[in-house]
Amino acid sequence: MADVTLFDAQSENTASPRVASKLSIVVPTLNERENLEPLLDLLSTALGDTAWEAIFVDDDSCDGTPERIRELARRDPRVRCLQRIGRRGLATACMEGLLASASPYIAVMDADLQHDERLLPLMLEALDSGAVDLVIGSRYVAGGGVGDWSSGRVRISGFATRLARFICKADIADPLSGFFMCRREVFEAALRRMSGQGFKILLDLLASSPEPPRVRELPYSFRERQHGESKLDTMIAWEYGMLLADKLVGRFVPVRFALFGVIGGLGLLVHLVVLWIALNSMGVGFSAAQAIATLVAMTSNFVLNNQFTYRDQRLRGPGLLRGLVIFYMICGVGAVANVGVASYAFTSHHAWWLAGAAGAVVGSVWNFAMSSVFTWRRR
Ligand SMILES: Nc1nc2c(ncn2[C@@H]2O[C@H](COP(=O)(O)OP(=O)(O)OP(=O)(O)O)[C@@H](O)[C@H]2O)c(=O)[nH]1
Ligand SMILES: [Mg+2]
Repeated sequence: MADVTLFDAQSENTASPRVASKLSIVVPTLNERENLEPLLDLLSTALGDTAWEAIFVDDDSCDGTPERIRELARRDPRVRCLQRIGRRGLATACMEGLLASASPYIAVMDADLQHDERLLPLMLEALDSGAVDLVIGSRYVAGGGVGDWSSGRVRISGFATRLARFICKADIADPLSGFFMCRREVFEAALRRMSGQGFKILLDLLASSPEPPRVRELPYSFRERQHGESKLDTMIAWEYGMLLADKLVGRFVPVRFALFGVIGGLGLLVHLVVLWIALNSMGVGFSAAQAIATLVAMTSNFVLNNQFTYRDQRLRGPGLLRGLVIFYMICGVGAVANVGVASYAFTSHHAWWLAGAAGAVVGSVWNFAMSSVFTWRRR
C-alpha cells in the first residue's frame, strides 16, 4: 500500500515531511508508566521504517502514565495520548483508540511488554499479502506459549478459551488473545455490534463480525511482566460472563436489562426480609416498616447495580452519593407508575396477577431507562 506524504506546516523552514501512518497500534494503559519508554523503543526497532503510530488510551492512571505519554509525544510525533476520565474498561479503551486512528491497518497490544513486538512486521506482511484480514498473536498454536503462568491460571484460561470458541464464528486457537492486527474494515464492519464488555476485545470483534474474517494465527510466547501490576482480578471473570451472555442472548434481551431485572428481584427479597425484621423486632408500625424496607431495598439495588450492571461506569466518591439520590427519585416515580398502571389494569377487569405484572414491568422499564440515562450516564 502506498504511503501518503503530508506536509508539516509547523516545520515549514526545514520542510520536513510527515508520513501518514500505515499502522496504528492501540495500547490500553492503566498504571504502566515504567513500561512506556521501553515499549516505544521495542516498537521502533521492530517496525524499522514502516510508518506507524502508537495511540495510548489511558483510563486516568494515578501513577503519572498520561503525563509520561504526553512527554514522550512531545519528542516523538508518532505517539498520542487519549485520556479518559471516569471511565474503565480495556475493550472500550481499545475501541475508542481505534476510532481515533485512520491507518488502513490497526493493531492492539498490551503496554506491559508481554506481547512480542517482533510479531508486528510478520503480521503486516500477512495482511499485505492480501490472503488474510486478521492476524492473531497466538499462545495456543505450535511454537506459542503462556510463559510462567501458574497451573491454576492455565486451567482457567483453557476453560475460558473453550467457552469462547462456542461463540466466535471461526475456528481459532486463541480467541482471547489481546494481541492482534487487522484491516481497518474488519473493525468498522463489526463496531456497531460490539459489546465493549470487559477485557476480551478480540472475541468481541470476532463474534460481532457480520462475515467471519480470514484469520491467521502466529505463535508467540507470553512474556513475564517487568514493571507495574497486573489488572486481572476476580471481576474479570464476571465481565467475561457478561460478554458471553451478550453475544448469546443480547439480540433478544439486553444483558444489562436482564441483570437489572434479576437485581430488582433480589431487591424484592431484601424488602420482604427487612419488612419482617422491622415489624417483628423493631416495634414500628406497618407504614414505617414499609418505608424502612423500601429504603433498604432501593439502596441495596443501587449498590448491586453499581457494582455489577454498570461496573464499567461505576460511581465512586461524591458521585456515588449523588447517584444514590437520583436513583431514589427515579425509583420513587417508578413506584408511582407501577401502582398507577396496575390499578388501572385491575379496575379494567384484568386478572390481579396480570394487572400486578403489567405495573411491575412498566415500573422496571422506567427505572432501567431513567437510571441508565441519569444515574449511570455515560460521560
Ligand atoms: N485503558 C485501560 N487499560 C487497561 C484497563 N485494564 C487493563 N488495562 C491495560 O490492558 C493491558 C492488559 O492488562 P494486564 O493487567 O496486563 O492483563 P494481562 O496481561 O491479561 O494479565 P497479566 O499477565 O497479569 O499482566 C495492560 O496494558 C493494562 O495496562 C482498563 O480498564 N483501561
Ligand atoms: Mg499483562
